[in-house]
Amino acid sequence: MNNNSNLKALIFDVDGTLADTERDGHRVAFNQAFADAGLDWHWGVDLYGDLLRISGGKERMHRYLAERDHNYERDHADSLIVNLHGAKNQLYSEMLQQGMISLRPGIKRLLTEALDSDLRLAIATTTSRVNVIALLENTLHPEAPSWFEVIATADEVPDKKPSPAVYDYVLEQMDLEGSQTLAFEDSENGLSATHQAAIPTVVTVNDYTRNGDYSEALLVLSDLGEPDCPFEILGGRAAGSFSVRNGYVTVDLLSKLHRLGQEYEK
Ligand code: XBP
Ligand code: MG
Repeated sequence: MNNNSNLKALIFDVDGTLADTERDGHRVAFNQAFADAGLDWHWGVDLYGDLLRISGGKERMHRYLAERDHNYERDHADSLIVNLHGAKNQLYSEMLQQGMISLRPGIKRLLTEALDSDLRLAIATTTSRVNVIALLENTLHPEAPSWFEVIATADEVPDKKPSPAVYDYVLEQMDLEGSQTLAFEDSENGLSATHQAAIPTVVTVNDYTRNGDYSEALLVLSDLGEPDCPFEILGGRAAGSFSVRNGYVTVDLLSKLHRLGQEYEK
């Protein structure tokens, strides 16, 4: 299925890419954790969109507190923020167990097809490991974490996107070059990370990220699409020469896209 292409692996971002976890997931859990701790902090939908420029939930809280409290001192705030973050992640896991968050279109179909082909799978995210495992187990399959050869999170790689560190780590673990893989991202921070790691990238946008600059992406899509609900092509370097105008992302389509990307590098 993957003949004539040196595409060896697919590497997935998590939040915003596998599932729309932010507005109705992490944000809601953060607010519940704040309320449970007796704090009057509240992150509305728009404010959270601004805060998402900061990768990492703990870093996001530090930034919020620094802007709100003139007496803020990082070291003093640290233990409060670590506790809030733990409580938020627990609440987020409970939301996943209750089935409140589902996968984006095409994700389950593509992962299943990739597993049946000779493609290797990995995850590269700035979120915490516990959140990734809870998402995979509750939305895909109890055994789904084992589908991924590498699951690289903030626990293994604390240097967060837009740093390429988490992607460099995945490539090193898999003994692959960036050019042998394709990444899936949803944000400018994510694309900046893959670009620095020299990994050709498909961006699938969501409501928080749709207005970003994705000119370095190979392809920018509304989502991965399903047979009865095709994707929309929004941009990317391959958009003009890509013959499928609307459809759904398959391993075959990715192999063709990957070959196109390699032509650009010649
Ligand atoms: C998204 C993030 C994370 C999540 C919350 O990561 O920046 O901070 O918003 O998770 P990605 P934590 O898109 O790379 O998956 O609270 O665990 O940081
Ligand atoms: Mg993301």
